[in-house]
Amino acid sequence: MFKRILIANRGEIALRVIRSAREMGIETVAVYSDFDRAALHTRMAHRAIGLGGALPRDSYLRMDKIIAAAKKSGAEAIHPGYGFLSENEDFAAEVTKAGLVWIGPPPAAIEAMGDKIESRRRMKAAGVPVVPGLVEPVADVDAALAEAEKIGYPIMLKASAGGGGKGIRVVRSKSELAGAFRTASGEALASFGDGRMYMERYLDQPRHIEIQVLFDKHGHGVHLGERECSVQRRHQKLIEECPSPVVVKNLKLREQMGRTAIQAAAAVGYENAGTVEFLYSKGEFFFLEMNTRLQVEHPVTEMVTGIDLVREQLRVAAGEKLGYGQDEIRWNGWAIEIRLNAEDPANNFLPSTGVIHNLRMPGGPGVRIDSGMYRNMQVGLDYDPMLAKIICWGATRDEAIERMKRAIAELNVGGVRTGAPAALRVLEDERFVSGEFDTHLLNHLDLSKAVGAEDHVAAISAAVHRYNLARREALAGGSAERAGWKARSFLANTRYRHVTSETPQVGPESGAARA
Ligand code: MV4
Repeated sequence: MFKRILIANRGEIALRVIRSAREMGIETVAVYSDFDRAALHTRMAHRAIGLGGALPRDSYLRMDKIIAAAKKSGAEAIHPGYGFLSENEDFAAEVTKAGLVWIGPPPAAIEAMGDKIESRRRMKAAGVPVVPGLVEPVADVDAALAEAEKIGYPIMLKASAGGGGKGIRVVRSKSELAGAFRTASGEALASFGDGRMYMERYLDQPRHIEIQVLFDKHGHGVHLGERECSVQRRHQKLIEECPSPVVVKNLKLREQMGRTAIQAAAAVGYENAGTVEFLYSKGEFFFLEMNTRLQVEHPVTEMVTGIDLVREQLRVAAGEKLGYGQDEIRWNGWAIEIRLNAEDPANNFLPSTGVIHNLRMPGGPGVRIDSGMYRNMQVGLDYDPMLAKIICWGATRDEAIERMKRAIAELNVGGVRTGAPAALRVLEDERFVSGEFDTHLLNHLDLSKAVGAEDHVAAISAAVHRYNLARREALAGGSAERAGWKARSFLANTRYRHVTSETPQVGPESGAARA
């Protein structure tokens, strides 16, 4: 096993890797930008090396500086986390060339899955179901029109280099195709420097279900089941869970999707941890893409399977065998994750910036927090707005949901606005609770009114406001005694549940704050 590894990342995922490494007796080397001098990963690693530069492109994206830091520190391997250089095949190759171990899949596997057309072609050839459509680029509008007739409307136009919803368009009829083709292709060219487009049949109300896989360097792979990731807004996942409500109703589906995911990964010579994404619709599932890295939402799989994915990544990267078979994997209970972002649901989820001046994290049974957030941390626009992940485990889905609501009630982040009240709103939605939803769930919900009190001061202001309203209302009814208890019950209620999906936002300009 490695004696020392370098972590080419920051924030919660750097901490996540540090934690497993420490449990395994592996020393960790953090790298940090000027902005992250005081960050938790800088402080929690055995050693930290400054990369210089405040921005990601001058620090966490600098392959040369990171490899030099690894050599200088005596690290034997590099863990890339997610984002930044994690899916850059050139970096993976450079790391290996420098005599270091890349804790991830081979560069060729990253490359094959990075191009959507190439991956579709490879998957189709390997017998993995892909959405019916093209496996080569469409040359121009005329070719697109001809192919669309064969596939049948509605169709989906996609950029081969796409990701995050950029360069994709639904085309419902012939008359929309030319315009959609030009704008989507132009968008892809501007965003990725690659305007190649392909097309598929459009699936109307799909669910996004993904399978976690794990491969050692000896040709042995297992799947760790699925994650349900349909609760997303503009391609940003908000809530993820393991298992999927639709898969537990039909466990054959897990077996089929699991087997298919292993087949997909094996077809590109996969090693290490990865995720195969599927679109699920009306009992069928289709390969969408593969993420060749550890994912943000990996903890829900860890909580249900009891397997530490980072530990497994380190073990297999060091050449160890997995040492267990598919039939030894068990799924116990239910885990739900919410991503807590610094954003303002009332303002179209625009990033919220400021200093975290007050912080209380939830805890207690079944609650896991993965976060790089600390008091007095500055939240700006240059880095990922994700402040924390709250992961709750329960024996059943209902238990996990109730636990998450309780955890959100305990949470208090002062200084920036967060998406917590919006998440709470979703957890209270009957479609979400029923488990019968698809990727359009959040289009049906108005999350703009899901705004929480910002901090204790605001929470107390909100309580005083409600107290006054209750008193006025009860006094108008003629009973001072009733006014007293009603107002006190509001205060008591507010003290615990000061963040709810219905708590009014109270700012200094409002009457409540003056009161
Ligand atoms: C689709 C689709 C329906 N039909 N493809 C969106 C991002 C890209 N990675 C794939 N996406 C989709 N591809 C066909 N043929 C619907 C989506 C889609 C989606 C997929 C997963 C999670 C959320 C989504 C939200 C909107 C659209």
